[in-house]
Amino acid sequence: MPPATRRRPATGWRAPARSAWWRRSSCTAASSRSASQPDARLPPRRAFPYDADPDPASTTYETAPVTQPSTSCSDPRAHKAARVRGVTSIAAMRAAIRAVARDLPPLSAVPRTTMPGRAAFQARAAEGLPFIVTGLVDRWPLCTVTRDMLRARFGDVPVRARVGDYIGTAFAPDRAMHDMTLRAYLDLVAAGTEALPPYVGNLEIGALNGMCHWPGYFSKMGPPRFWLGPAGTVTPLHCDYDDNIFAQALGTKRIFLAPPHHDEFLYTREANPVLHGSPFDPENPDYDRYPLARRAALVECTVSPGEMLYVPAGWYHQVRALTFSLSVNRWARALPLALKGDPALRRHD
Ligand SMILES: O=C(O)CCC(=O)C(=O)O
Repeated sequence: MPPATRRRPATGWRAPARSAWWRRSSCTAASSRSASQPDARLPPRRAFPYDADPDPASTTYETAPVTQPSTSCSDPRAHKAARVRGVTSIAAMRAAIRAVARDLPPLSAVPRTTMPGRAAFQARAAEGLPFIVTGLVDRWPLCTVTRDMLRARFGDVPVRARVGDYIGTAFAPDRAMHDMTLRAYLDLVAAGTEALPPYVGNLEIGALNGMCHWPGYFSKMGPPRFWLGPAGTVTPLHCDYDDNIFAQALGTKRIFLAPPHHDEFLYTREANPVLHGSPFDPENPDYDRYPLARRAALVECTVSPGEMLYVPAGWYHQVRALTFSLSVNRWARALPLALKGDPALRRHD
């Protein structure tokens, strides 16, 4: 079945909430190559500001609420984001995250810990470093899902896939998306015709929610967001200013992480108040173009099926699927745990 298509209206269009992944994270691309090597077939990642892609008739463009930095408290997006999280301001929260990160010890590898309870998780998370939780997600029914099962049981579920150069346009004001059924998406990526495989990223898929048993690590969380695609999908380097638990259900992903204050080496730009992106590619570093990036402390880890990665708010991350992969994450909607309940950041209204 061909993808459902729409053209981007001239102004004012917003993607439906179900798939508005641009509210949060960034996104992706890859290839059939060996995962650790740059792929000459892919275009180089573009510097900011990005140019708009051509507008093929079969493409939906998802408009990102991104254009102006929101350092001002009067920015309605930042104001709303602050209210939702119960913090005085997003700018103050970001500054605090960067400030506490300066005291973090260097991280040479991402450690693993076995199924902490809520109190143990929160105590560990308050240290401000990423870690991997084992022994929890592997009990979820979602971990028993296979590609064939997705097709047979959920094939009619509508999905929205990032298409085209979704790495190069990850932080652009709009990017190309195709609507289709999950079955059509699986067929599309099985054909393997694209150097950068289309990616169902950051999508709410209600039909799969019942197969996840989320721990109560955060007092308030956003909805589960699913990430489905073949080997080679990539989410380029970015940070979300919310604590994140990222569960790997099927397949394996490689993730590069860098601490929040190393944004000063990563040529970052604000995409929206709680999402900053970087054009630097840790997998294919261009130090001529981004010389400061040599100083960024990037650590690499691999997340396997049944594992959950905790990504503290403000940590930069780039994600590549090394195999066919299904992941799901949730962002906290609260003061990040590394800020230890800082009363100066707590909102009182
Ligand atoms: O899995 C991915 O491709 C990206 C996930 C991500 O960026 C996130 O959970 O914040």
